[in-house]
Amino acid sequence: MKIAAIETIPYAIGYQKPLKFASGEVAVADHVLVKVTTSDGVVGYADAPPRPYTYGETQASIISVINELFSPALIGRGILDSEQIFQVMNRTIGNDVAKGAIDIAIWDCIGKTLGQSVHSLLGGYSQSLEVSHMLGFDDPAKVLDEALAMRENYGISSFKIKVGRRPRELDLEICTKLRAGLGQEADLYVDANRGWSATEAMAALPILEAAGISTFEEPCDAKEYLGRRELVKKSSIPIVGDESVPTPGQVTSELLSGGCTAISIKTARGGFSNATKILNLCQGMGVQVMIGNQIDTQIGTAASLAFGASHLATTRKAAELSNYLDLKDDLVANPLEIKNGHIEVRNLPGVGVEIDQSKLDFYRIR
Ligand code: MUC
Ligand code: MG
Repeated sequence: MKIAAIETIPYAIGYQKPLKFASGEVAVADHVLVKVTTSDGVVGYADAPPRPYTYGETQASIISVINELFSPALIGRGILDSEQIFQVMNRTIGNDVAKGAIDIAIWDCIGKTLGQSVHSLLGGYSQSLEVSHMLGFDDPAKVLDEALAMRENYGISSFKIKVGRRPRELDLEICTKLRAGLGQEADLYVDANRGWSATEAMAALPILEAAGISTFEEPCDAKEYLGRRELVKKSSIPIVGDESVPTPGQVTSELLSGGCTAISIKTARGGFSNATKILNLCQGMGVQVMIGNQIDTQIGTAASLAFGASHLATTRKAAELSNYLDLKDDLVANPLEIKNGHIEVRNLPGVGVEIDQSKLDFYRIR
């Protein structure tokens, strides 16, 4: 089976509530749906969420890099030739979200061709994943209300709190308030998206430790080399690399040089193939991993679910799978369902997502 066509379809769906965090804000899902068609007519899909403030990619750049550079070099290659496909794409540096969408759409084609779910092809470890919800910047009382509503409506008891503002007291108050309001059993962890300096992050440590925060993601820029390493040494909380570690090489470099002690894996950057390499690397080194969220739609979330539920190591901490709930609509015909704090894997061929063509026609940008 060969790759016969690759389409890039830009679309825009608004959020009911924008997600705000230290490095940016998302009010509209202005993503690219990537569609790969094989020589015998199988169609695979993936979602590419541009995150300019994190990786420098935009809706327009994702479309151009795929249409101008990747497509011409990939059409005619076999869908199983993953090493060749990545060799071709890696002639262009960066663009990990565009590369990830190509990889996931091809995996969707592989699963549909074989009549198997990607979840089972990747390892098939668990039939469900525990869900964690990401809480953006807001007033402390509103953040607590959102967390309580998520627990009440979906049974979610794991929350990632966005921090990294100045003055930091506001963020720290949220952590303390959430712990008091949700009780000891809730898993609370934070992500500063590089908003603080290493010194500011160090000053936040005692409060975070007292609030029982389980992990501290991108406290400061990883390029703040010495300060970050000092922080890692001082912290009793694992320091998680996210945007500093999109590739296996960066994972190795940050872990071995003491820039972080745990890794957030995101299928949206680099796809299943890259995520598998990073997971294997982390397992080999005995490093904690978690499934992160690239502020994904249901299409992206289904990919994170398929990957995360396939492996034991990625089921150990709740996965960030719920932020699609903040969108006004989605493109899927078979919506995901969060019940008792978990999402079940659907054992459909491919990634498990069916696209609603009428919604795509409505939301696509022409
Ligand atoms: C996260 O974990 O950082 C915010 C920016 C981005 O690229 O992903 C999100 C969530
Ligand atoms: Mg993060």
